[in-house]
Amino acid sequence: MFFTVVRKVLGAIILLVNAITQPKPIQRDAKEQAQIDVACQSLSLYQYHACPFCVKVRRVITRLNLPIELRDAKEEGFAAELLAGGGIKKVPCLRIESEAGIEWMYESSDIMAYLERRFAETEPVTAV
Ligand SMILES: N[C@@H](CCC(=O)N[C@@H](CS)C(=O)NCC(=O)O)C(=O)O
Repeated sequence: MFFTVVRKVLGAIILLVNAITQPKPIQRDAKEQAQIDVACQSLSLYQYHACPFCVKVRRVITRLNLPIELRDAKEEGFAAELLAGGGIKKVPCLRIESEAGIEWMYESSDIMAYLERRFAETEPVTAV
């Protein structure tokens, strides 16, 4: 009971700080963003709203301006998918679909590094 309250309070603080300090999404030209939008259709993030590791990953997603579907792993259906596909009910987990098959990537640091490697290399558009 005590730990549940502490966890809820900490979760609320993390969400508040996150909301106040949201990163600014990078801007790309329309063609480049359209390609990224398509690439993101094969990605989905299993996550909890107030999990600090998930918040970190969502901040990178926001900054890199990636329309990745978020799946709340507290929902029974998504929790079952995560367990069946990835093998562990732990978040965050990035589901990556490709021609080679489906990869379930755990660990926030690995997910953030993957997103940076794959999507941060393009030059942002500068205003003229
Ligand atoms: N080292 C992991 C830690 C992830 C983690 O501990 N996630 C917790 C939620 S904050 C979790 O999924 N616990 C299992 C559960 O809630 O069922 C990471 O950085 O991604």
